Amino acid sequence: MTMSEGYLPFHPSPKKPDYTAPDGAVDAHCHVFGPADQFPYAPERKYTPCDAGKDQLFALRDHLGFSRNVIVQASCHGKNNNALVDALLTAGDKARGIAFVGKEVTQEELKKMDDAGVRGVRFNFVKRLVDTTPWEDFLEIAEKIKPFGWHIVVYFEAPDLDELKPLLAKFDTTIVVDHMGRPDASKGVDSAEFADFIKLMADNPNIWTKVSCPERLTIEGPPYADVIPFARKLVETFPERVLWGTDWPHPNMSSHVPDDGQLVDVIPHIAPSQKLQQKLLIDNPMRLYWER
Ligand code: 0GY
Repeated sequence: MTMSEGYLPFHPSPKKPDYTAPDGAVDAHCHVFGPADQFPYAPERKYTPCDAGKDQLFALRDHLGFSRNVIVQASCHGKNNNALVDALLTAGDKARGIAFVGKEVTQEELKKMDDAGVRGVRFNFVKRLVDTTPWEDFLEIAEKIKPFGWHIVVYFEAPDLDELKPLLAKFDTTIVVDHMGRPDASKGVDSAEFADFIKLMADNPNIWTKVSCPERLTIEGPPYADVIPFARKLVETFPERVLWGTDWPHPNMSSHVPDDGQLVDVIPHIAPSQKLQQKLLIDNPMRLYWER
């Protein structure tokens, strides 16, 4: 399968981070792609990535000084979660997963994924990545996952939040918002748009967020100083409800290829104390993904 035109493969040799993550740190947002000859990409996909399999992911985890991964099913694999499940079975206790399913999913299929380490589903609202799904379908899926105690990960862009609020209000489980709800970094951390996101989290104790993806949100580029205030604000305001992830292998980047070591070096700037780092990298992800 040929990569999409202009697709930038992940960094071939990321630096060793200057920041040392605490023992047991979790990269709570990353993906596995293919390899396509074993796990073909979905026919309905909007992009074809560079293969980025489990062995490469686990080597990166070790290189960065992390202990665990939460692997998130990406849109290019559609509803076929085989690559994800295969990676989870290989990793054993060192990984957990977030699947992408349709309303037709059966309890048997969910059980099999649960046994492999899946702990939630992702609802993707980013229009360039997926076709629209009726809200009724999301509600049906939310009912189906209840017996497993799974949570819901949502991916949307800041301008779409208002429209989605009534749907989010219907999910009576933990909701994790990817990449801080994708704020517009040019508007600044004090913008009305970001204040709205903070209010959403303040009003809804079941909503968590990943303080990830400075590489996608930045206007300035590395070392991502323009995005740090957003993440830091969330970490300091909601220390018990934040997660961090690399987003390796960084699908659909066009501005630059992020160096994962440099992304790890952002952590002490967004979580300036050891206590906050412990919550962000260990306590919060362990509570949400490993304890049940
Ligand atoms: C991310 C971000 C992106 C892609 C996907 O499912 C996906 O394909 O999430 C993106 O293009 O912004 O979290 O991987």
